[in-house]
Amino acid sequence: MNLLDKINSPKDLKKLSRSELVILCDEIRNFIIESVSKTGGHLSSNLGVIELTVALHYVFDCPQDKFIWDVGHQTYPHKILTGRKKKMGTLRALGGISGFPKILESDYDIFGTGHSSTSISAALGMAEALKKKNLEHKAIAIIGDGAMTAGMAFEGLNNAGDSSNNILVILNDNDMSISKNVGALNNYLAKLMSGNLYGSIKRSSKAVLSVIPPMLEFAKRAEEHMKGMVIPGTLFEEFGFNYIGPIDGHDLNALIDTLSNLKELRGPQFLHVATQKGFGYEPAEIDPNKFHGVGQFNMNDGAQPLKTKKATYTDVFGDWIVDMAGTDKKLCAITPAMSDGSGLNKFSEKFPDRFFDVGIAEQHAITFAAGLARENYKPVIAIYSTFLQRAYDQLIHDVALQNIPMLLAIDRAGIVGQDGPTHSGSFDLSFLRCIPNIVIMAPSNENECRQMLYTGFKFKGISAVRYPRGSGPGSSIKSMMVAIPIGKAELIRKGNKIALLAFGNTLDEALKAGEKINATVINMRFIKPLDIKLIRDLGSSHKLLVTLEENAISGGAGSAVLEIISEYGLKCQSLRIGIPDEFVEQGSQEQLRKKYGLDAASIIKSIEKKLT
Ligand SMILES: Cc1ncc(C[n+]2csc(CCOP(=O)(O)OP(=O)(O)O)c2C)c(N)n1
Repeated sequence: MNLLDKINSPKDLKKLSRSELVILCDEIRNFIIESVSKTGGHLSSNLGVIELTVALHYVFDCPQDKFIWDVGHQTYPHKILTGRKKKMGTLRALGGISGFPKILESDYDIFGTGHSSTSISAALGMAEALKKKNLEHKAIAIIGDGAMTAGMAFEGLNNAGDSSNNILVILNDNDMSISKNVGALNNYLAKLMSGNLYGSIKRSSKAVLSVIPPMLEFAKRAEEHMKGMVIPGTLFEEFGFNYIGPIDGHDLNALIDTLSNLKELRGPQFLHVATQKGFGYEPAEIDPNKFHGVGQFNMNDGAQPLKTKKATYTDVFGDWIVDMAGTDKKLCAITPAMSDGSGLNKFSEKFPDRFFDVGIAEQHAITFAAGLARENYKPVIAIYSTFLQRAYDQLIHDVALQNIPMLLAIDRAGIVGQDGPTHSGSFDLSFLRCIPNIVIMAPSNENECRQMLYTGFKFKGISAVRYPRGSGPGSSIKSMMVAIPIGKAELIRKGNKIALLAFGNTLDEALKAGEKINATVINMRFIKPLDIKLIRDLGSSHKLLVTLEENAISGGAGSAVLEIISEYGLKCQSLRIGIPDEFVEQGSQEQLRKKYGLDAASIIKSIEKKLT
């Protein structure tokens, strides 16, 4: 029996010797590589925090001490050590364990994450509460250098550093976001670790820590020792933290010693830990980006199955923006740290002067785009639906209110899959369509996506094209770009009694259903402005209008159609199919589409139910 098999909770971990802990780290590493090679998941980030996680659970007492994992994609070692090893085979699958911390999943998951840069704020709230309850436990935010680039992290630091709370912020610095990290803060962190500084600190920290007496009695003296090791006036010190580091995040002994010391110190503490993304697995060390989020792979050589030839919507966007930029020198592309996922890599290579990775900073991305547009540049913001949520006020206040033209290319809209509720693109139609001055489109196939992006780019105002994760029906893509008339839907099939109003990628299944029940099928194309004339015609010539969308039913495209039905007093019945009033759990897109009645068979069933 190996050591890992004996660990059912952090209590078991605490019984091991230091040398056994080192072996345990190796076992966890092998287990994660094997397990993720079968389930897929976030590999590189997890391999980078194994020693840190073991050290944290060894030194602190979770859940009394509050571990808040920023983004939370790096919690596989934490899950394994807190009784979920056997469930790792169900990671990210329907009904299985989540790829992120989830408070309903385990008492050890103190705070749910998924979107980045929330950990310091949540930890500070908990530290404040612990103080009020006279409890000595620590609230610990473990945050990556990528997540640290977001404004919210600084809001938390600003607040925490001016308090006397027992908060420990651990900066897990691997010099990577998903791609290479960017920005002035990243340059600063690189400086902190550059030259001989890091090496000498690493050596001296080992030496100093090995002679530090038990902390309880000598906390004060140790603090002086620790302080002696730091660079005076680091940014984090200026923010009011006691800054320690950088220390080697793969040196388990150094981690345990340093954390043990920090455990005894009061007030805001900041530990800078240097880790390597993908540590201990050569393919991931060589290409951490490729293994940031992976599907299944061959664990022996890291080979991933070749992608299907079918272009994804992301590919369609990536090709379109390169073509468009070739014809319009004013086009600028902006991504908040998602160049790869959004399909901007080709663009960034071809047009580096017009490519802006602004870091994990969605709010800034939108207002930065507004600034560019005010000076007559033409920004295209590539953003995932779920992350656009963060920039809502910027979109309303800085962009729409002033009607500043730009194109939002909204990827991962609708049902997203294994990443689960934190990443689901359920809400964009609802939260966008109530904002004045925005044209909103959803393509039903790949070619239409290209034409809509062109339409939006040429539109002299604000436009959004929202498209799903993955590929569509496989339509052939016409390189010629032709603008689609704004607000015009497309009749796909003429039937009677029932009209299926399909928004975006729901068209395919709507058509299958429509053929079976002889229904009229419409490709709605625009959520805003809606084709009111067509809806009025359909409402007076059909008994039932059925709307289909991959968005929350509440406030979504179907609701927009209902508003027209009500406003014009149309006599038809209506049925809205989409995401009900709940968060979309993890699972494959196919499973989830079925669950929410978006496949042809379910559409027919819902209609039959409605009409009986
Ligand atoms: C608000 C928000 N924007 C974008 C993302 C997508 N995302 C997930 S992980 C990640 C990189 C995080 O980098 P870092 O914090 O350094 O962690 P690492 O994976 O390098 O350990 C990004 C951009 C997100 N989760 N949340």
